[in-house]
Amino acid sequence: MRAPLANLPIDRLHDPALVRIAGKLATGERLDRADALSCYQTGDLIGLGLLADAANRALHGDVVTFAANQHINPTNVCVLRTTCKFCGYARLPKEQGAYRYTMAQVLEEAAHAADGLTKEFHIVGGLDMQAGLAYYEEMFRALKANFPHVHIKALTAVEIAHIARIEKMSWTDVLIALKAAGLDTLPGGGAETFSAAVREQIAGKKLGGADYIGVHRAAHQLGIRSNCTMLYGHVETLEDRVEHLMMLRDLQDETGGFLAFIPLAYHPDDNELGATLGRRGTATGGTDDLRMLATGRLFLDNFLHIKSHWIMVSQALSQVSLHFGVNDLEGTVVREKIYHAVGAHTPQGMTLEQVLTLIRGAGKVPAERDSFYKVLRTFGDVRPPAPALFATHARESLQG
Ligand code: V47
Ligand code: SF4
Repeated sequence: MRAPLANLPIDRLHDPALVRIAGKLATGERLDRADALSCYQTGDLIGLGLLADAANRALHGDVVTFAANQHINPTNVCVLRTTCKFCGYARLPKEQGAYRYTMAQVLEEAAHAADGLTKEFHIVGGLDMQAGLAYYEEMFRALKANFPHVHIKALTAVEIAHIARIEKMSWTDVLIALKAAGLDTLPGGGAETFSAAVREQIAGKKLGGADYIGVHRAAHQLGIRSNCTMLYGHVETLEDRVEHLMMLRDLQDETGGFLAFIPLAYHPDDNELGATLGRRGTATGGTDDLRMLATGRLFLDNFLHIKSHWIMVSQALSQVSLHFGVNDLEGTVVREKIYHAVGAHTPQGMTLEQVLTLIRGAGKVPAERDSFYKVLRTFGDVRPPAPALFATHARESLQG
């Protein structure tokens, strides 16, 4: 739970609902569902940002963290290919473009980590019948043997449940085996929006919200920490978003095992849902993206870290979000595939220099962290904003 916040800028708030929320923040009282809804609905976006920024600064000051990580997607073959309507990445086994890496290919892709900078592999893929427990055990053992210094954040709750189903094992036994092979933490993907009605519409056959929570609970009980996400900006209601946050907050109260919350902005290009909804380009708007991040910061009072996924919301929006409650950026990434299958126009990765420029441009202090959020090195004092540098960088990303 959050400590009471001092010096809140109450006189700068224009929405009485935000004044009510500020009163709770000042006494350390928890926000309830109605408060979360007010955050999503308020017309006073700047006021919301001021509150989220105050909550963030109380925890992290001016420091913004990032990890030097590399995404690896070992297979895009997925049994849910036709039922996850929002996904443009998955393929059926014989479909054009389907792939499954051999161990040699995984190691070849991972070779980028030989630069010594990469400290985390983020490994997720499809629900592939040919990629069972042995496939991932072999992969994690090989990665640890070749890159012992690199943390393995791998397999969403949905993938863990898939492996358990095909191996006829419990979630816990799968997690125990994978941990022994080198798994360190779980990423937060696969949450989508927990509401059963929404899932029915966008991902009918996917692991349900309660089971997503169940897999994360099982992981936390084994000492495996994890991230969590929410896919927003498709068919969900604001009430669905609030319910989703409530389920995450409840599990965090119970286990304390979540490291970070990452809202994921839905992208409508090149997927069935986008075509059905008749949308193209960016489905979410900048204000909605900021509301998602700021509300996450305020409502999830038992989370230390709110991460902005720059690949989906753009580097420019991510930079602004550093004043709306965000203290962490998805890292260097190297070669992102899932969002680039659905029309993301951002680059597939950023260099260390680019990440530093983005953070410094917001007037913040960049700090490289490890996968458990321990700061490894900070990059100097706060520098004055550098809009010119960022503009150059944004141009590059548009070309990318
Ligand atoms: O689960 C799929 C989402 C997720 C689309 O834990 C889409 O540190 C938008 O979970 N539009 C995978 N989103 C990515 C993910 C993630 C990313 C960065 C960091 C972490 C972490 C986790 O991508 C999927 C799904 O929710 N996704 N298709 C789409 N059309
Ligand atoms: Fe498969 Fe995940 Fe895509 Fe769904 S979102 S089709 S589970 S890869």
